[in-house]
Amino acid sequence: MTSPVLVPILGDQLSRSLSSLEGRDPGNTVVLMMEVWDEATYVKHHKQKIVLIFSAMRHFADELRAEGFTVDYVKLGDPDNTGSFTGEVARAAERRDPCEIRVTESGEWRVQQAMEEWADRLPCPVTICPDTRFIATHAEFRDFAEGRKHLTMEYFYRAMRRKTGLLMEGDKPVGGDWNYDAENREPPKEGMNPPPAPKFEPDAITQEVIDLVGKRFADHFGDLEPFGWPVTREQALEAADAFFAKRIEKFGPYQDAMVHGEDDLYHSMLSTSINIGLLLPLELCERAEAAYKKGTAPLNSVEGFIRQIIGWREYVRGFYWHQMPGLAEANELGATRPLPEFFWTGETDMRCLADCIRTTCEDAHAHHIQRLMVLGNFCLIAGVDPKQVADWYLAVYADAFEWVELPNVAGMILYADDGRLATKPYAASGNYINKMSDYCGKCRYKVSKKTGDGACPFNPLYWHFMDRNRNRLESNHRIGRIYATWDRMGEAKQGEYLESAEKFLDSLEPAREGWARN
Ligand code: FAD
Ligand code: DLZ
Ligand code: SF4
Repeated sequence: MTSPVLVPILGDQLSRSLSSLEGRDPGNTVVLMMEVWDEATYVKHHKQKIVLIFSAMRHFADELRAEGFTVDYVKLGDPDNTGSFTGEVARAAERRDPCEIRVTESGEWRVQQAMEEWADRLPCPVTICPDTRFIATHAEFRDFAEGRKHLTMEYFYRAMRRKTGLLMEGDKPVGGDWNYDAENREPPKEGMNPPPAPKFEPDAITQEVIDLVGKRFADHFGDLEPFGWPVTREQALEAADAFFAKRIEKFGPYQDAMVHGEDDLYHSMLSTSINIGLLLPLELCERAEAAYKKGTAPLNSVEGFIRQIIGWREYVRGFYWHQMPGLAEANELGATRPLPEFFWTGETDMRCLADCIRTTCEDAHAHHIQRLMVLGNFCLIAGVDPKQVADWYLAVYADAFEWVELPNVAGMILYADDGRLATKPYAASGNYINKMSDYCGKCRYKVSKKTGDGACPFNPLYWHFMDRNRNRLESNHRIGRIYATWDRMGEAKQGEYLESAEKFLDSLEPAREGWARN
């Protein structure tokens, strides 16, 4: 092969339709895939996340080879591995003497900065292609954001519905409404029996990676086994089939429900496959729409699922690129408390938090409302430092990449971005968790007790949060009215809340160094 085109493919770019591969002739293309130390440790990812990415990369490399591509695959243990994308692309450029390097833009700011320097460092032209797996372009998001202080997701979502034609009748939304969220807030029902998402038995490739991760990343958070995430497109399609056959019908109504020990409920469990490229967001939305048209899933479930993907997922990606690099530093509420140690050990008597951390540790996954209203709500009302919270979320979830994790953490849960993403902080007392879950009944704390020994800590923390952020939040039309309730309580009652909260906060043990970063 004379002077081929070199196509580096990153661990979250495992799609055959990737823009850098589009139309490439296997005969004059060398694909480069790199397992590198920097990526595996820039935060100390959950062990299963590393297994997922390395195993999926190795399987994808084999699929490309079967198509006739030459694949340069650098394994983590290769003796000359430099440990970085830039180092490995430079080495490959020396080996292969390419006429061009063609790469798809990175999902993360950090990597994109490095990529943009390749052209100056490498001996051939570098083309960075847009990531066409996303539905909205960066320019479309910029146009949407221009001149708005609050970047309300709903308006962006409607533009995406119009762009894709999903659930549209001409220019009107199917059913007459754009959003059926009001029908999607059912608490869990006694005897609910959701069929679990399929788990996939590790094959020889995955087992080899499991052994590698067990040896090289033993001090990273999380259980290594059992490992059951889809690592090929074929497996991911099987997981999608199971969702569309058995769970989408009730996805909508029970989207916000939480049940102790039930990790999947009616959620799709497809985020890892979408984020690393095994499934495409649009193909899943089209399948959801088809289920509605066939009558196998109701509109509220289908619209809810499509909104999560072409609404929230696309929106947070646009928001990330629009707000970076400042978003990583944002801390509008001035929160400085260290993340508690129990986020890493799960050792807390708060039953809701303990269960969400358990599933995080066992599966590298927790569903949305656990991430938002239990873990996130706690970090918000306890005033935990946004950087420590972001490191935790980025490290512990198998689907976590900064472009999707950071807007959810800084914007959605912590209000650290001054309300650009969320119109109000999602702060809640124990009452909300009790309504939407079965956690409280067997908890050591009493959810109905507001202050003092044995009171649910979410109750005083909620008022402590509201009180200490009064200057910022009182003028917010969605939350400001709550201060009338606070004022009516009178000083003695307020004092009890504040004292209980402070006593609890003082009892929190800060996380030891070394959990999230080396
Ligand atoms: P489902 O409930 O079945 O939803 C379907 C799909 O919609 C998901 O697979 C996902 O692709 C998309 N989606 C839903 N909500 C969101 C959202 N808020 N932002 C972006 N996409 C969304 N999702 C990630 O993919 N990676 C993350 O790192 C991540 N971090 C999060 C951090 C916090 C603090 C919060 C509140 C949410 C975060 N989410 C993240 C969003 C959401 O929790 C997960 O996408 C979801 O739990 C994945 O499980 P699922 O595939 O079963 O999702
Ligand atoms: C998350 C991750 C990990 C753990 N390891 C690798 C790796 O060794 N090689 C690779 O190509 N990608 C890895 N990834 C995913 C990258 O971090 C991700 O592709 C970039 O951050 C861009 O989003
Ligand atoms: Fe969580 Fe409070 Fe309920 Fe316990 S009582 S499970 S701490 S909300």
